[in-house]
Amino acid sequence: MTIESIHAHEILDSRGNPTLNVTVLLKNGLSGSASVPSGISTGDHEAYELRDGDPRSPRLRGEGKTRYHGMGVLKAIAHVHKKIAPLLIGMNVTRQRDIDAAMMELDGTMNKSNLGANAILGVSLACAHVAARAKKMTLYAYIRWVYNLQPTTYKLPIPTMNVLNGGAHAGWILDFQEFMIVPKQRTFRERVRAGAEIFHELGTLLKQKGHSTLKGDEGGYAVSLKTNEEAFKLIIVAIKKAGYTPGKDVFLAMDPAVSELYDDKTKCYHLKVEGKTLSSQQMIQMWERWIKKYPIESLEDGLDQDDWDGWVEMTKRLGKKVALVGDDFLVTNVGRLAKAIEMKAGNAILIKVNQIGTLSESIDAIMLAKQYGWKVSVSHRSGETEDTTIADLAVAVNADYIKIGSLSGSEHLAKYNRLMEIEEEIS
Ligand code: 2PG
Ligand code: MG
Repeated sequence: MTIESIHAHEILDSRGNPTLNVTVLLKNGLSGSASVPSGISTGDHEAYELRDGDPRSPRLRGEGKTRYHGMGVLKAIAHVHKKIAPLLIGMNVTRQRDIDAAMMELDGTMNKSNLGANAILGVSLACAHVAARAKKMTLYAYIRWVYNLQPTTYKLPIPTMNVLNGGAHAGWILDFQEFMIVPKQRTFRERVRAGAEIFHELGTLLKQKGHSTLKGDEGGYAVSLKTNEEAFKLIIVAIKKAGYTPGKDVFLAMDPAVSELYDDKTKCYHLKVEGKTLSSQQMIQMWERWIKKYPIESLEDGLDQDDWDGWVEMTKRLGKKVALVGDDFLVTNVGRLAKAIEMKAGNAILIKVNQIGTLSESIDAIMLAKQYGWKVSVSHRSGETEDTTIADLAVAVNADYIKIGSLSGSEHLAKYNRLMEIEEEIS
């Protein structure tokens, strides 16, 4: 179980931007790999993603600025080879907490800006993969074992599936970023089927109405609509046409990602497509209206990432009715989550492993959330790879939800397919 070597190399993600793929090799000859995702509508408080074009990067002095427009990750890769590998070689790979702690200590910053959270995460996840192999366990079973998690049975998550895409993921064709369906069928396999049928039905409907069916970064249709609300109207029709009942077997979710719309100076949200400017209070009123009108069960980042008072107010008014999910707001960070629990700001957390940078810290955030009865949604990023680690993570912790994009694109389907495979295994 001893780490013999660690190798990282550059691959491209679903947006064609460089990212890391890391392989950890053990003395016994086994190896395991993982790839690192990358967001675009990122929270200000996320762990640091090191890119070669970083002004603090020595690479900027040479090709760093122009190579992949500064998006290369050669510096992060060098950190894996020159700094992290010498630290971890010789360690027992099943000591996941010690491995993560050692990398955090070596980095020495709060946000992993020294080594790069992307460098650290790639190693952290690859260690889990090879350790699971060495223990002859599936990754989800291994994660449960190594963190001593003790739920008795496995429960597959409810998927929140992106079907209409806007915001930064779709060239700002709509103000709000993600409109999702939430199929509640008994098995994961049936949820995938319902999702795919509704997604295709929606595509047909859009074509009939003369819309384009091009897709955004998360694989949902990127459609130019006059209002954000129209998105839900179309989705409801598609759900019915596909033979399902909105509010009974299929619900709705959204991630308007409004930190992207917030102006710090005016303390207002600017909905450019609709031509509206709304205060925090008016945003809450709008959500309240929509929640009454549509079967919405989850609202992510309904207010700005630093609007703590707004979040408290929103939770008072809507917290009993829907999951109020903190993404940019909580950034998978135990410190921010503890504050939010204390203040009763939100009632659910989005977990993105690269927002925090290690598997262990992601588990800590999940456990803290669960301890206080908060809902957990494990999520991909808008820049993804074929890596399916988060599918296993969601099953390991019995996450309530998983958000892995639409029913199109291999980066999304790899994760849906992995979850269907896990369902077969555990039944
Ligand atoms: C989000 C994510 C993924 P990004 O806002 O929830 O859906 O987007 O990865 O661009 O931050
Ligand atoms: Mg989000």
